[in-house]
Amino acid sequence: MYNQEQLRHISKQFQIYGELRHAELCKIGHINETYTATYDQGGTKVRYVHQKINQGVFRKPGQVMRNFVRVTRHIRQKLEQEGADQITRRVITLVPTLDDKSTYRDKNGDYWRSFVFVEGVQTYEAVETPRQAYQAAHAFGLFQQQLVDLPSPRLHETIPNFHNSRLRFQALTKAVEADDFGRTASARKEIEFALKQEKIVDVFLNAMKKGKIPERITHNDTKFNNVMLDNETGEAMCVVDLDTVMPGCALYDFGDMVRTTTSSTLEDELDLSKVQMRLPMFKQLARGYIDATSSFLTKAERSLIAFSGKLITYTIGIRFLTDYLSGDTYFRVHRPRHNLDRARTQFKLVESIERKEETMQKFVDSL
Ligand code: GN1
Ligand code: MG
Repeated sequence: MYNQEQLRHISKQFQIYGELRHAELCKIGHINETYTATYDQGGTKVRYVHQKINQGVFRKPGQVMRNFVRVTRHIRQKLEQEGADQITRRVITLVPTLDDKSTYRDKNGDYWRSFVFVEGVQTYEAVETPRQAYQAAHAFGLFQQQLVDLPSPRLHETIPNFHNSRLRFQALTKAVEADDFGRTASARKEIEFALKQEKIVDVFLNAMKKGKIPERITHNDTKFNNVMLDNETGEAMCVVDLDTVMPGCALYDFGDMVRTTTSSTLEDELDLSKVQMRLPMFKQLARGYIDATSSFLTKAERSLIAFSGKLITYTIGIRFLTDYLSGDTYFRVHRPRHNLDRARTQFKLVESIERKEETMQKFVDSL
């Protein structure tokens, strides 16, 4: 963890005018290390974000940043052409280093970047109202729509095979066989559940291979807490966490919204009786997403909308389970068995989605 002195040094590497007053570690997110920093700029308090890229996860920070710059520039141009207001609240603004680079590399070899802090918005760990679900889905749908015409070349795959459920499944079976940490006994039920679902893992991969569903530019981490909602109006202003924006399948994004907004609980809820797919939330999600994407979403994609929630929830579930069995090296954990708890919660949600899948799809078909 970085101390104030080191952070002060890092803060001086960017084109920020003013003096750093204080910085706080932001505890949300399992991967990168993020600080909110307050500066005094001509007597006014101004906030920025400083973030250290996790190089264990993002092996090629240069590619992550090249994607980032292209994507945010494209969206900004669109907003400008439309005459949108408050553009720095609608798309993340990167603050360059003193020598005009997108990141600063410190003496430990860590890569740091800075953003303008978006004021007057809030992120939530759990969705509170159906309107919030609509707003979030609309925002992620809009994000895909804004990038439909991103000029070539193809974006870098910042984490190759990120949502490849078949490879995630293989990683799980490998971790079970290896049992390097002697943890399989404590996760017997979860492993059994995960293995039983094998039949679903290839559905998107096959559909994409056969050309039934197209490759698109997708966000790939559409957790509810990655969308910023305006404090006053509740409108979704901006989506954040753009490191996994890359070529993918539109349904991955919808699926992860189902995972993170349809249950009233957090992803590590211990009381499984509370973990449920709530239909009113799903309906608003589907509405918001389809409203924003109707100009390009194909029939084939729409036909898999309900299923996508199950598949992505399952896939993230097996990733948590694999990480638990492998000694918790990927996702940041805050207690023993944290990843196992997370996996269990995902699997409970998978079961709940499965029970309502038909009703969910019928609703989508009616839109
Ligand atoms: C990670 O760090 P965070 O919370 O934005 C992960 C996602 C998972 C998510 C589960 C790069 O995202 O894929 O869905 O945790 N990000 C990466 O909460 O692996
Ligand atoms: Mg993320």
